[in-house]
Amino acid sequence: MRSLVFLVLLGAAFALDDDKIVGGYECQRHSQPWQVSLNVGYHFCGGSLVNNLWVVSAAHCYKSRIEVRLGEHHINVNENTEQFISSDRVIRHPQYNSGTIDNDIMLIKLSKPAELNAYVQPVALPTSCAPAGTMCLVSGWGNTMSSTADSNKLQCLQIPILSDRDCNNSYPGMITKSMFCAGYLEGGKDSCQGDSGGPVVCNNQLHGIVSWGYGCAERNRPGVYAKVCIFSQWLVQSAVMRSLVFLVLLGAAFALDDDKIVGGYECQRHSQPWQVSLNAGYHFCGGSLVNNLWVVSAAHCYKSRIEVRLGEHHITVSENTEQFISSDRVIRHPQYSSWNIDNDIMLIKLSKPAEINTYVQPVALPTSCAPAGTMCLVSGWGNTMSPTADSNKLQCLQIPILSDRDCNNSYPGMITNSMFCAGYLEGGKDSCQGDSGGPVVCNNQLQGIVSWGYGCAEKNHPGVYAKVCIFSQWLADTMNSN
Ligand SMILES: [Ca+2]
Ligand SMILES: [Ca+2]
Repeated sequence: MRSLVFLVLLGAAFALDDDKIVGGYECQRHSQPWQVSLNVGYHFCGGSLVNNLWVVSAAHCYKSRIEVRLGEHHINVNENTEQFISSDRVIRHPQYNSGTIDNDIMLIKLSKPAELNAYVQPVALPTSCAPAGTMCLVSGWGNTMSSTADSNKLQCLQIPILSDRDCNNSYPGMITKSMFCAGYLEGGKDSCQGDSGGPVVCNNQLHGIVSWGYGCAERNRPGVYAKVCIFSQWLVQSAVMRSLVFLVLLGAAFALDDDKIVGGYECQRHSQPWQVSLNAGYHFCGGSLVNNLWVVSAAHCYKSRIEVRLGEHHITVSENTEQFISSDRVIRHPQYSSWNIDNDIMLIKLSKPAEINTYVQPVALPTSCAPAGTMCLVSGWGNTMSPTADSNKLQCLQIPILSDRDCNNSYPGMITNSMFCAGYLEGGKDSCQGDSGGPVVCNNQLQGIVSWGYGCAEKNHPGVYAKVCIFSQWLADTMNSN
C-alpha cells in the first residue's frame, strides 16, 4: 500500500502504472463539471467540487497550498473554460492514517467562490450509502496504459461497486469501514482506478474518492475508494459549520457574506415588536420574545450570559424605545447537535420581565406546523450585501416555506426532522437568511428560527430554519419548570 499510494501521490509527473483509467474512454467534454485538477506546477491529483467554495479529495493528496483547476478537459491546453483558484485552507480528516490509508478524505476551501456555469458545477454528497452492484462513473487524468488514449483529456470509466466480501477477499485485512472496492475482479480491462482524489459518482452523488489499489487492471485487484457516505457529519461540520455557522455566530460585527438578508427591505419601525438583538458588547444574533420573560433563539447562538435588547430598530442609535435586559439563564435544547446543527433551538430567560408596550410585544408560538408554500417574514440585522441598505436598521424579507423534497434536494443528507427550508431556489435574490436565531413568522406565529445554509442568495441553497412547531412540548415544559 505504501509503495503504491506514495507513488500515486506523485501523480502524472512520474507517469506511473498505478494511477490509471484503463479501458475507459475520453469523457464527453464537461460532462463531469465537478471534476477538478489539483495542481502545484503540475497535475498531481483529482478532486470534486461539492459547492462553490469546497472541494473534496483524498487525504493522501495533501499539500498545504494547492491550485484548484476547475472547468478543465484537456489539462495542457487552454480551452477558455478554466478557473484556477488557489486554496484558502486544506483540511485532512483528523483520523486519516497514512499507514493504513484509513479515512482517506480531505476538504479544500477555495480562496474565492467558483463561478458556477456550464463547465463548473458541484456534485451532490450522498444521501445514503450505495449498495454493491451500483454502477458508478470514475473520472480522472491518470494515465491510460494505452498508446492511443490521451490522458491529458479527462478519462471516464463505468465501474460497479463490489460486495464487502469480494473487497475483503481481494485485500485481506486491509479494508476498513471507510473503504469500498469497485471495478472488475476478472482484471485485464476496466479495473483500474483513476487519479487519486478524483470522483466516483453513482446516481448523481459523490460516493467514492479514488484512494488506492494494487497495480492496475490486475485480476482480483479492484480499485479501493474512500466511502464518502460515512463522512457526511465530518463534511458538514468542516465545510458548512466552520465556514457558515461559526462565522455567523460572530454576526454583524464581522460583516460576512454568510449571514445576510438580501433583496429585503427596511422593516416598518417596530412592525416586528418580538424581534430582539442578542448583544455581548456587539450584536451577534437575533431572537424572538415569546412572553414577558422568555426569548427563543438558535442553540448555535449560545453564550452563558447575554444582554437581550428589545424595542430596537436601529441597533447603533438610541431611539428611546429600547429595553436592555440581561439573561437570567440560557438553556439550549438538550438534543442540540453542533455536528449537524440538529435541534438548533434555545430559550433565554430574562432577569426581569420585559415591559410590554407598542415597541415590545411577544409573538405567538405555533399551534401547528405550516405547510410548504406558506409565506413568512424573516427579519434581522444581518448584513444586506447591498451598499444602499443599512443593516443597522432591522431588515425584513418575505419568503415561502419550501417542500421537504426541495429542501432535501438542496442539502442531501443534511436535513433532519427539526429543520425546514424557506426562500427561493433560483438564487440571486431574496434567498438569504437573516441573523442567526432570528424569527420566521408565518400567519402571526413563530414557525422558524434562522439556523444555517450555504452561502447567501445562491441557486439551490435556500436558508435552513429550525422547525419551531416540533418543539412545542419542550418549550412549554422548559418555561414551566424554570
Ligand atoms: Ca485546459
Ligand atoms: Ca436603537
